[in-house]
Amino acid sequence: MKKILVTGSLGQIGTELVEKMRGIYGNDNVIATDLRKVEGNPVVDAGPFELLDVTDAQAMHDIAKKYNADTIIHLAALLSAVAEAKPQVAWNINMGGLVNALEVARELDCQFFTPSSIGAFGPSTPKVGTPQDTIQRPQTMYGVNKVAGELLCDYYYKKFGVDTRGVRFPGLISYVAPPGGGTTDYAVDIYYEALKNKKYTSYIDKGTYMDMMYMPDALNAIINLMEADPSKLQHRNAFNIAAMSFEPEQIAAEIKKHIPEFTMDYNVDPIRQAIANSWPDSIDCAAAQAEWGFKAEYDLAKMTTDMLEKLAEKGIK
Ligand code: VAH
Repeated sequence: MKKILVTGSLGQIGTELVEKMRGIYGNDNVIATDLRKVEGNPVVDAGPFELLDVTDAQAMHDIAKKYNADTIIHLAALLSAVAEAKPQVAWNINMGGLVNALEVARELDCQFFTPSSIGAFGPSTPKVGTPQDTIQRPQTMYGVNKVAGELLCDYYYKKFGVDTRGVRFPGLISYVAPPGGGTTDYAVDIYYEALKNKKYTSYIDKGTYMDMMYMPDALNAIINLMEADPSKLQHRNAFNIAAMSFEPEQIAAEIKKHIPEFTMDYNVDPIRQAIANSWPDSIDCAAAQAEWGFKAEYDLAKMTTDMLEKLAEKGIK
C-alpha cells in the first residue's frame, strides 16, 4: 500500500480510516474520494480529495490513474436499512460501484479491499458461532449485495489475479462519523442520547443479539489484513471478524455504570428488527485469527468507557 485510493471517504469508516492511513502512509499517499465535499473536514483538507460518484467507471479510472494508485479501498455503499427502503438504488450503487472499482483494480493492477458484513448471512445460517464457511441465503437487498460482492471479489482474484481482500464487519461503533441507515446504528445512537437526554428509545428489541466492534479495531483489521502475507490467506475475501456480541439490555446496563440515571425503553421498528432477526447472534472468527492474526482490543466495557469519554470531549451533553 503506497498510493491508496479510498471511495466513500466521508462515510462512517472512511472518515477515520483516511486519517489513520495518512498518519501511516503519508498525507499525499491517501487519495480520499466521495460523492460530496465537506469543506473544513480533515478528509477533504489534509490531503488529496476528489469528488467521485462510484457509478461513474471512467471517472474512477481517471482519478486512480492520475494519482498512480496501487491500492483501492472501496467503501462507498448504502447500509442495510436504506438498501431495504430503496432496493433498486442499492443494487446500482452497491453492485455497480463494486464492479467499477474491481475493474479499475484489474486495469491498473491495484490491491483491493472492500467490506462485506454479517448482513451476508440469513435466517437459514447457524446463528451462534456462525462458521466462516456456511449457508449464506440472506433475504435483504443489502445481504444479496454483500454475498454477490464476496463472490465477485473471489472471481476477480481467481480469474484475473487481482489481490482482493475483505472482512465481514459486524456493527461498527464510533464517536466520529455517524453510520447513517444501518440496522446496528442503535448501538451508536444510544451513547449520544445517554449523554444528551439520559434516556434512549431502542428500535431493536430486547434479547436481540448482534455482533459489534469498536472502530479502532475495525481500522486495524483493514490495515493488518491488507499488510498480511498473501501466502497465508486461504479465505482472502470476507473473513468473519467481531469483537463482542450483545443485546440492547446489556449495552444499556454498561452505560448505567457511568450514568446511573440512564433509562431505556422500546419502540421496535419492524423493518430493522426483521433484518436483525435474520443476522447471526455471534460469529466465529477463527479463520481471521489463524490466517492473519486478527485480534480485537475493545470489549463492551472498554468501548463504553472510551465512547462516553470521547463524546463528552466533543461537547455532546
Ligand atoms: C448495517 N452497520 O447495519 C451495517 C452493518 C453488520 C451491519 O453491515 O447495515
